[in-house]
Order: sequence, then structure tokens, then C-alpha cells
Amino acid sequence: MTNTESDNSREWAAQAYALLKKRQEEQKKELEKQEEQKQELIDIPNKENIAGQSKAIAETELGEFDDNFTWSAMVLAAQGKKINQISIDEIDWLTKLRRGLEETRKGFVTELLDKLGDDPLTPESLDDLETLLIRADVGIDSTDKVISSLRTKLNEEVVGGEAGIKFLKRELKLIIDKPIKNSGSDLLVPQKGKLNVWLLVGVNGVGKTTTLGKLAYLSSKSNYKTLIAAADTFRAAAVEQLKVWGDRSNVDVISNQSKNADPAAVVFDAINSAKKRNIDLLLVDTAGRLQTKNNLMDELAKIKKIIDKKVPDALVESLLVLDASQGQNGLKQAKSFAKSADLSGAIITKLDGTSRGGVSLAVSEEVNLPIRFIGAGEGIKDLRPFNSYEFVEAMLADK
Ligand SMILES: Nc1nc2c(ncn2[C@@H]2O[C@H](COP(=O)(O)OP(=O)(O)OP(=O)(O)O)[C@@H](O)[C@H]2O)c(=O)[nH]1
Ligand SMILES: [Mg+2]
Repeated sequence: MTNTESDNSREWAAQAYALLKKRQEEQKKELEKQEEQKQELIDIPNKENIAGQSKAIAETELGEFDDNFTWSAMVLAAQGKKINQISIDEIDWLTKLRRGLEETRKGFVTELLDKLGDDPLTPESLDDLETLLIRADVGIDSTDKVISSLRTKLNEEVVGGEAGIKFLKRELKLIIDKPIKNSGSDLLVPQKGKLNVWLLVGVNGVGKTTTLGKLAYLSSKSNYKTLIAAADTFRAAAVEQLKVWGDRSNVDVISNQSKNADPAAVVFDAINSAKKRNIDLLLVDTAGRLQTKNNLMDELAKIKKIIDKKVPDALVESLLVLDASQGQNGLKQAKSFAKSADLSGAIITKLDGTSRGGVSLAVSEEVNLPIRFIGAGEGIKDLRPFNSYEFVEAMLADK
């Protein structure tokens, strides 16, 4: 970025910040006014009860006008957002994503920038880049692809450090975008007028249940009628865990508390309920381990069969949940699941605080799965639809 460009950016971000600050203050005043009116209408002794009953999820507070804000605002602006279209939630998420990818970036971009400096790229700096990409868990195939494109470019022209980074970002984005383009839809959203069933699958502990809770929140907030099926009947506490998430976003959970309940039977009940209630999106939590020696894949196949039989026109998505911090191990899991289960997408979790965020690229390139959502934290708002531009910008942000 040139000096003038960065001055303009800061000016633009400052304007966006002022606007958000004003909007936040207006909203606060409006809420206070509503609360006052409510208090006037209701008996004073009930005051405490009312406060206790409120289980609304807190509005995100606008943070400082700092480097994170400016960066986030610029990433939104680069995607064509106007100042008045920016929301605090979006800024907050980008800030989290950028912070979350800090560890991935540390051993990668910082070193890369140090090595490249302002000098043009050389064959030696490409060797360094190769090592750094592999170290960031980007995977051998994606790394080979990126390095050979850069090499070709180098043979044709002199590539400065900054241009090199730009080119690198473009190449990484191409890799992530390929399976998304192939899938025919850029974003995964429930289709209205049909029952959409999203199965969350993956090995134990990767974050399936948490992700499902966050998805239930996103979905109900976007006005989709949502229902949860607790088809992980292995873990005793799984149903309780789901109910807590369901409560937070007012989404019901269909479960069967009896011991060793059949997961497919829970899905059967949930579909009946979904049809009766005209549900748009049924989210199905599945087990990462089973109580019997039954194969996990057989169990998933059984669940799918029930869905096909009962609602043949349902739109079914099998989403593999992957824990980014498991790096290459996660990639192995993805490969074995992809072989046996008919997967349609991936969700990458725990991008906060891992140095292995690069594994997202390996999943795209080597397992050919479109990444649909990413999680960067344990909170209900810490999951967002995947956006490759934002991801690559956060992974290669220069501070
Ligand atoms: N830091 C962080 N932690 C996460 C994220 N997603 C999930 N977790 C944590 O990971 C742990 C396991 O999450 P679960 O949602 O229970 O995982 P699961 O895949 O349902 O596990 P099983 O049901 O046992 O197979 C919990 O402590 C979550 O809070 C994330 O994006 N970031
Ligand atoms: Mg679970």
C-alpha cells in the first residue's frame, strides 16, 4: 500500500468507526427507553425477575479504534462494502479471525516478509517460502502448486516483495475457491420451502456440538425455522450440552434420553417433528465415537437412509467438522471420512490460537471439500460462513 492509499484507508476507517459509535449509542438509548417504559407498565417488585428472565445474547460492543478495526474495515471495503453497510459484528469477527490466525502467521508471514524485504523474489526466497508453507500445514500439494506458479512468474518477470505477496494471496485463494466453485454455490444457506438437513460429522472432540450450537444461533437469527436432533446417543452429557445451546437461541432439541438409543431413531423422530412444524433447517449432531463396535460410517449411512426414505426431497448436507489445531492429523481424518462418508463440505474449528490454520488449504486441495463455515472461539458468535478472501487476508496480514 502506498502512503496516500494508507492515509485514505485510515480516514475511511475513522469515518466508519464514528458511524458505528453513533449507531451504538442510539441503540443503547433506545433500549434504555424501552426498558423504562416496560418498568412503568409492570409492578416494581417484579423488577429483579424481569432482569433474570432475559436470556438475550448480548450485543457486541464496539472496541477501540485501533489497528484491528482499521484492518477489518479495509477488508470489508475491499469487498465492496459501503461505510453505512458495516456492522460491529462483522468487524468483531474479522478481528477475531485475524487474532486467531496470529500463530499461523507468526512463523510464516513475519519470516516471509523479513526474508523478502523490499527486494525482488529470487529462486532462493522461493525455497524459503516453500519451507514456510509446509510448516504452516498448507500441505505438499498446495505448496507445490503455489511455488510452481510463482516460479513460472519469476521466469517471466521481476517480482517485487509486495507483488510477490499479492500473487501468493491470489494463488492461495484460487486453491480454496476451487471446491467452492465446483460445488455450484458460493455460500451454504438453507433453501426456503424445503427441509434442509445438515449432518455434522467428525471424530470426537473436534467441536461438532459447539459448532451445531453456533449454527443454530446463526440460523434462527436469520429467521430460518430451526430444529436440532441430538443423534449423538453415546455421550451421556451430549443432550444436555445441546439443550444449553438450543436454549440460547430458542431452538428446540429432539432427543431420546434412554440408554443406547438408536441415533437413526432420533433422526426419525426429528424429521416427523420438522415436517409438522414446517422447519427450514434440521441440524443433526452425531457421535464421534460409538458405544458398540458398529462402524461410525455405517451409523451415518443408516441416518442418511432414514432421511432419504422419509423426506426424499430434503436437501442434505454432510459437513465434516475438523479441528484446525490437529493439522496434518485432521487432514488424515478428512481423507478417511471422505472415502467412506458421502461428504459435501467442511467446517474448520479452533482457528483461534493454532499455528496450523494453513490446513484449510490442504483440505481444499487434497480432499476437495468446500469449506462452508469457520470457527474461531467458543462463544456463540464465533462462527461465520467461510469467506476465502477474508481468510487469506487474515492469514497473510502483515502485522
Ligand atoms: N478455542 C476453541 N474451542 C472450541 C471451538 N469449537 C469447539 N471448541 C471446544 O472444543 C471442545 C470440544 O467441543 P465439542 O463441541 O464438545 O466437540 P464434539 O466434536 O461434539 O465432541 P464429541 O461429542 O465428544 O465427539 C469444547 O471444549 C469446545 O468448547 C473453537 O472454535 N475454538
Ligand atoms: Mg459432541
